[in-house]
Amino acid sequence: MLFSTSRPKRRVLYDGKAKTIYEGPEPGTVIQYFKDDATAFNKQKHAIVAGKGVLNNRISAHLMTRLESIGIPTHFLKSINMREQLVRQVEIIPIELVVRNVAAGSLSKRLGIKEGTVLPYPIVEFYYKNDELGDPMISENHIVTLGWADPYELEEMVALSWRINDYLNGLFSGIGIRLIDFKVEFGRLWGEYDELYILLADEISPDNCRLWDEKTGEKLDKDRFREDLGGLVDAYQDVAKRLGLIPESGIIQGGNVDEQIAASLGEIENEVGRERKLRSVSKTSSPTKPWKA
Ligand code: ADP
Ligand code: AIR
Ligand code: ASP
Repeated sequence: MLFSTSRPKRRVLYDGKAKTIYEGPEPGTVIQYFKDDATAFNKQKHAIVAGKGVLNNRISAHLMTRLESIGIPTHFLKSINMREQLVRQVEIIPIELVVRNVAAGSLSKRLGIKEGTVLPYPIVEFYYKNDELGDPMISENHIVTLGWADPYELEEMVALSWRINDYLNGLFSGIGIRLIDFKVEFGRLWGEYDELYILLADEISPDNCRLWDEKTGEKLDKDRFREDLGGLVDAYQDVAKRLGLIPESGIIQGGNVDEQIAASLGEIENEVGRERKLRSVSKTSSPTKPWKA
């Protein structure tokens, strides 16, 4: 019989389009590994963009801790290294919430509203998170009737999304960037007294926000890839620099991440979120759903 002397490999729980989720070091945690893969239109377009994973990891860690500081519960615990972060494992609610301040993307296409039109009031939209179906748009009625979230959870997700929008609008406008729209995902976790928490999960980065330079209107987000504009990683670096997360010289040298610079970036920790007393996800703690995907 052969024995391996190497350390056991971490177990992959899920291999997604932009991230891999690994089993975490303690129960109730998972590791999010940010890949350099860029995909769009449900993987119809795919490329490897050196540095994207490092930048998104850092930008998301920063934005999650800022949001936590104003009372938005998030899954983020701490950065582990340049590509990985430790987060609480949650039961992902299969809904993508999109908040829009300015018309762009699918809203412009669907309703014929010129891209760049400022909406009189932000719009919240819901999409069913299902790649096979192409993440179809749904209404609140679908969500509750089909049991993806109950009315309390839905109300909480919408309320949190409004607060996230207000906060991020201010944060980005302070660094000369307009927040056009963004997508968020939430997950469930239960507290020590069995109380339900809805936590902001997944990531917040230029992969799932539209960010335009306030002066020039230049796109600083994944639309650079979707629309073949080029310069994706420079745009993401620009966002990270303005947020004060990487040095002015950037982290890319000769088309690749400068490992030394990237490794020297400071740690990001979510001290507020760490204190929250939460149980780990367990199948039995999940409320019964009338219909499950
Ligand atoms: P996709 O699933 O669309 O390919 P990603 O490549 O970003 O997306 O994969 C990350 C996956 O991990 C997503 O499906 C997301 O819902 C899920 N996820 C994000 N945060 C957590 C968490 N805290 N616990 C469990 N799953 C999570
Ligand atoms: N989004 C939606 N699904 C995946 C992502 N990343 C984000 C987009 C955009 C917003 O949600 O990045 O910021 C609205 O996308 P769309 O395509 O519906 O206009
Ligand atoms: N995130 C989706 C994909 O990777 C949709 C998109 O961003 O356009 O295909």
